Amino acid sequence: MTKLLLATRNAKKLGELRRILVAEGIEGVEVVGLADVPEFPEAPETAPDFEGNALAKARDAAAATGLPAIADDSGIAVDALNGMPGVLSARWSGKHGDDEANLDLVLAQLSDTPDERMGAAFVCAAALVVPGGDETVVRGEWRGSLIRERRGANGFGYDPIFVPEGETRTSAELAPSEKDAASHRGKALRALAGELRKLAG
Ligand code: ITT
Repeated sequence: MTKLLLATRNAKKLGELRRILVAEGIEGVEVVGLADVPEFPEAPETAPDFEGNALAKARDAAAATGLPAIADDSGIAVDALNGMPGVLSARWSGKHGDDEANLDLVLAQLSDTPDERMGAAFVCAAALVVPGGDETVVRGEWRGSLIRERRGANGFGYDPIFVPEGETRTSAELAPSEKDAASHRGKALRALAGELRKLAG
């Protein structure tokens, strides 16, 4: 069976990527994570856009392992902050992956922004790199607005303060399947489904 590597160090992201692939019914592919392959050096994420970082992560992973690899670069773009934190979402407060500190900082920066200007979008670029073969990069977006208090225990990152368009609940209050059906990551991965089915043969 063809192996497919999901190249992420973020366990919550990995869980969502696996879940979405299962829901898409991608069969004939064995999905493995970074814990299942020998460790390899990864270049720092320095691209100015999500697509560039996702492609760099997938290329590193495919070159190091010889496996087809999917990488996701994602974040939240806040209108009132001119699209920031954007590609810096994971390390906005200065410490990579400190979700609590990142939320606190964004909310402090928005303290004088009126409620009607709290629009934001989650963005996900997903790259699929097949060693010696094709490179595909796709993008999914999920619009909504931010609230000032945290609600919900599902998801990760900025989910507790993000209310998707057409919802009253935050994305941390949605059931996992509801989040996947609407999310930036769900949209991006579903856009790769055709390529993945080709890979499965
Ligand atoms: P990898 O690079 O190893 O995949 P990472 O967590 O460093 O893991 P990113 O650089 O792509 O990944 O940063 C993504 C950040 O954006 C993540 O840490 C969250 O803060 C935020 N984010 C992305 N998708 C999200 C989602 O679905 N819900 C909440 N926050 C999200």
